[in-house]
Amino acid sequence: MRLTQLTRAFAIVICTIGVARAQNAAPVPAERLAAREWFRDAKFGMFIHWGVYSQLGQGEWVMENRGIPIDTYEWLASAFNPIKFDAHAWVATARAAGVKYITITARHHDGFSMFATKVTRYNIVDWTPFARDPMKELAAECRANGIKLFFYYSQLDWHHPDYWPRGRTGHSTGRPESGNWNRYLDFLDAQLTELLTNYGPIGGIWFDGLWDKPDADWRLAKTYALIHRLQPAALIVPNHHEAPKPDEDVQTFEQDLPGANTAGFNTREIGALPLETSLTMNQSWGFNITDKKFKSVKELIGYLVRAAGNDGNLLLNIGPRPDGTIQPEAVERLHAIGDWLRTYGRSIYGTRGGPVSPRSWGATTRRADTVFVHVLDWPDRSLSLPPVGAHIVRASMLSGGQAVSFVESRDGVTLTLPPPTTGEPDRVIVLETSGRS
Ligand code: JFZ
Repeated sequence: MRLTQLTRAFAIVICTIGVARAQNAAPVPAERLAAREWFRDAKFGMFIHWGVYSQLGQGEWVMENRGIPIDTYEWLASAFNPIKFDAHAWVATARAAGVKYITITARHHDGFSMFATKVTRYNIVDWTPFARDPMKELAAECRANGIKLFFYYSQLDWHHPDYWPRGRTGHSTGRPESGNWNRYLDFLDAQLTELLTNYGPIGGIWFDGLWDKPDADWRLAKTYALIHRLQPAALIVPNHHEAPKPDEDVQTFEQDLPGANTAGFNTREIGALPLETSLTMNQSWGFNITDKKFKSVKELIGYLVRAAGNDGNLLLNIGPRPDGTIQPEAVERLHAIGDWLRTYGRSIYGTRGGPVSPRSWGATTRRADTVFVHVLDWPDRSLSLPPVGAHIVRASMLSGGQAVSFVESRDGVTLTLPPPTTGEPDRVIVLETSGRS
């Protein structure tokens, strides 16, 4: 008896400490909460991997994969001259695709800054004949078109001498075997300050590369506080493949739907933050001149739908060419997705994951009392779902509006679908329900 009471008292003390801890975490201010909701509603973004590496047409890891030493890569950087770069054309393509945000590599692992920076000469304005700041031009175009801009920023650096001690990568670039880690982190903070002050309000920072040195002290709390102080509504999207850490705003999954781990490096743990899936359109992030393994429009729409059904966004990548143009294969697919969204967008934008979790045949999304059933891959006329949590008042095809007959039972609902048309990516059935039962 005494022992039980003691155990109970002990448990209460532990719980109280836990609650106190949780309360001690800085509350998330209203503008950032609103930005997170905006992000959840956005559902579709365009990822852009573009830099000095694009010139070699072998992806953004070419410096590491080919063991290119720093002086040789610096020469490559000095030749970068994307004369056909046109921010207006890029954003027009993004608009045609129906994306709500763009996430672009402001700096990748090669350490080359694709923006004007005062803290290193190794940047596109000071190092190349191009001498323009493409981030500035994009920021202006995005603002004019109501698209939010996020900056991808690599914490890993294969060029900076102070990236020391080295992590898993960047060992063959010929840097001195010494360096000052804290000075490197000061450099990161200085660049982030520039990105958060010189480009107007931005969507946030998409961090990558921490996985190169998972056990190092990255001073994350300080860097995150700096970002949120400079722009209280900017979101922090970390691609560290771990469970979310304090002050992060989005949980992102690389090449995988939320919670899946086919890529082998994502965590399966899903937290309460908004979710995002990043995906290559072919098999490369940065421009790869021989990679023609582009996913079909049907597959890409399938990813968008399944991401939404998993309550997440799709961040779909393109790797523009070194002259600044986007490959026709990518432009064509982006337009096709945009065309589809013009009809079906209301079953995607502003929705949340639906009452039936994703299935092999498709997914469900919902907005208020409306449930959208997305049938991606199902050959039969009749499709049975488990209960959708409310009575169905009416079922109809989103496109065309014809009624769909249905039979409700204790076990769920059986829909009789119109026959699939060849090549149709998704049959969307709108279920109007009487609210949650
Ligand atoms: C990272 C980058 O390395 C890559 O270049 C691209 O930008 C992508 C979006 O993000 O991809 C990774 C990161 C870590 C591993 C693999 C791919 N990893 O730890 O195996």
